[in-house]
Amino acid sequence: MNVGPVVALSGGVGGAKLALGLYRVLPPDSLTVICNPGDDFDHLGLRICPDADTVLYTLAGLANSETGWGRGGETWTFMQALAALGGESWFRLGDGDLALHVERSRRLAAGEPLSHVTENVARRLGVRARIVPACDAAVRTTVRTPGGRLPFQHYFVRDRCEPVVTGFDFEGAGDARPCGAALAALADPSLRCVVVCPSNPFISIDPILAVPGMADAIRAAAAPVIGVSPIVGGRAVKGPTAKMMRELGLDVSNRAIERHYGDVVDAWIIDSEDAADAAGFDRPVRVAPTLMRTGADKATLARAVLELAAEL
Ligand code: FO1
Repeated sequence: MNVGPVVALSGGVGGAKLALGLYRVLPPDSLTVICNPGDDFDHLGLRICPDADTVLYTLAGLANSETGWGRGGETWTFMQALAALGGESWFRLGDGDLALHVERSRRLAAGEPLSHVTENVARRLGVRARIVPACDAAVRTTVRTPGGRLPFQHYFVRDRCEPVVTGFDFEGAGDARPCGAALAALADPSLRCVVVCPSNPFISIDPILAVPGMADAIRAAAAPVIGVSPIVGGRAVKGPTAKMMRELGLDVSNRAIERHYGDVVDAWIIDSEDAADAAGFDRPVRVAPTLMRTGADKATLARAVLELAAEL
């Protein structure tokens, strides 16, 4: 089916790049991005939603392309003043970014569901895609290490992903339910495809799949589920994916990624550098450039995903 809406599951930087590629090649209003809730945390009395915000800023053209998080062209007066007061400054909040956290926290405190706030912010930023968290309830990724369990942002930012990882917990997932907009998008009979973006499987996509009902809704979707591997040439494009795979005793390979997702994903796209891996896959595989350096790269990969879905 070469028309119809698309749903993408995304974490942070890598996922947001492919989400942008899909956003560029699809008609307006035909993309729903289901975002990882697991990085969210309460900090300085504010609700911070990093992966949803990375997608928001990326599709709005406001993202900081150097860091991959927060806004471009930021000023840091708030952070400097906070540090001077002895406040926590390890997690850097730019002045423009701060406005989003303050406004979102105000609306959550007024009782508005997180998905409504996120969708409304996307529209205010001029984004013609639906951006929703996997669920309205709080899901918090904690990282198991030999030294005990770490809240995600302590592991990722404060400790710079250095602790050895032995496992993950997604606290609150058991009580969560997929938000209505996510279920509606997945249940659309005219759905063209579901895309598992090249994000970290453990800390970006698994928290989405851990929300009861989400994986079943994806399997039941009326369209193929296409995964794009985050591994290229035995290493992760960005972030701690490869380090985590090694620490978990997994091969740092595309095949290990396929095994990790099992029957949630129907077919895969792996990078041209790893074409030889295709023979070892259980599911259909398309080889294509998956490194996204430019806008054109993102659009080209998005088209490869849509073409593979149309072939299944
Ligand atoms: N990541 C960092 O490594 N250092 C930071 O100071 C930092 C601040 C920050 C502020 C807002 C936001 O939305 C994301 C931020 N991130 C920062 C990224 C954050 O840790 C995300 O969870 C990662 O991008 C993983 O997806």
